[in-house]
Amino acid sequence: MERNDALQIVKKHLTDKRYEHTLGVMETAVHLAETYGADVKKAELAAIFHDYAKFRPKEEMKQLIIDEQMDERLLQFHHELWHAPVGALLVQREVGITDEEILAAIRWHTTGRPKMTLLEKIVYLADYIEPGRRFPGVDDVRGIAAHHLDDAVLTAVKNTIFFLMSKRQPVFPATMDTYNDLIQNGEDV
Ligand code: DGI
Ligand code: FE
Ligand code: FE
Repeated sequence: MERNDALQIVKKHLTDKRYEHTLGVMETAVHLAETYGADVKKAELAAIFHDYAKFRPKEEMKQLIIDEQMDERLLQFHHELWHAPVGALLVQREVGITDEEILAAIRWHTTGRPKMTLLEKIVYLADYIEPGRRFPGVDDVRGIAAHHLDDAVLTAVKNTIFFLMSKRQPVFPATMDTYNDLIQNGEDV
């Protein structure tokens, strides 16, 4: 699928602000894919569709999580987490993308997971550092991302966990698992 066709499809599902964010994630993901030798077209498509389900009604997402036997623990956590796995399903179903690498990058873009693929790391990180993002620590991660992909992902996950803890928010197991995996199996940071 060509970039412009994909953008035209996703635009209908997003607010203007979220569409701008998506363009930022797309550009950042393409750049990271070039830097780290990932498939640029796959990174581009995964980025374009990563927030496809962001504005689905909560009830619809909840039903899909149950019907499609996704991780039911999701329902005990913030609904912000649901659009990633639901998005992977709907992008396959409604847009017709079948590439499992692209779908996995969409599925894991919010929490990460242990043993992320290169493409998953790129989309996760691009979502965190795209030019429209402004939160404490993001510039550090941008700097690290230029040279050390795993370190950048680890720092982004760590910041996310700190952020959630500072707001007394629960941390989803996959987020902690991602942190542990990178700390235990990654290079020294
Ligand atoms: O969809 P975006 O806003 O572009 O970004 P995202 O898909 O990374 O979603 C970010 C939201 O998800 C943000 O409000 C923080 C939240 N989040 C990420 N990891 C966890 C989490 N929320 C909980 N409760 N637990 C997590 O582990
Ligand atoms: Fe998202
Ligand atoms: Fe996003």
